[in-house]
Amino acid sequence: MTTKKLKVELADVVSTQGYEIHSKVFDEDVCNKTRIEFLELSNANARYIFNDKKNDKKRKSCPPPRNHPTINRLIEFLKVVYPELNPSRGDILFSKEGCKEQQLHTDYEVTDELVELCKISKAPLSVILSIMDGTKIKIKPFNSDVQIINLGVGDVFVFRADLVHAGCAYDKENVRFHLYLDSNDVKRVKNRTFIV
Ligand SMILES: O=C(O)CCC(=O)C(=O)O
Ligand SMILES: [Fe+2]
Repeated sequence: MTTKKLKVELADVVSTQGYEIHSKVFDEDVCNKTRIEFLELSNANARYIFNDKKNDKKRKSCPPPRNHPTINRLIEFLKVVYPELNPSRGDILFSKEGCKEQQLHTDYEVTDELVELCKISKAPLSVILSIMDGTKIKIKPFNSDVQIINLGVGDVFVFRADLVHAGCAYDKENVRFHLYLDSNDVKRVKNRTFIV
């Protein structure tokens, strides 16, 4: 398995634009294998997560297997690029064909304290690893309208705790992986999102 050459210094786009994309961190072969392994888990272990106002039960999640090589490699990558933050175990996300869009939300409570930390680039972050083409996420950047970020196979999307976003609608099945990069300075409320 190969990862892209690691960029040690953190380019501070996350603190200015609220997100950044690391392109093609993982090879397509690795992603395909990972996708198949993750899909096998979805039937047995996944639970429905919040989706549209009226949950269509087409978006599920489950924890990754312990010691999965792709997740281990992702965590290694993130620890180099964001050394001050602590990766959570994360969740595999599954959207079935026809899955509706989520409501716009943040993953962390946007308190005054969080806003202050964002100013000094010490904010916690959220991460989506795209393991197939067609992965996307809706975001509402700080100074512009909502937009869709399209991710290719192997891309890693990193966004700030206060960035408003929503999982997209999917007309084809999609599997992806989500984790948090927590900060020692901010408590994350587990299993909660904050609808805006
Ligand atoms: O489904 C996705 O791609 C994003 C999910 C998400 O943002 C969440 O559940 O907090
Ligand atoms: Fe979210």
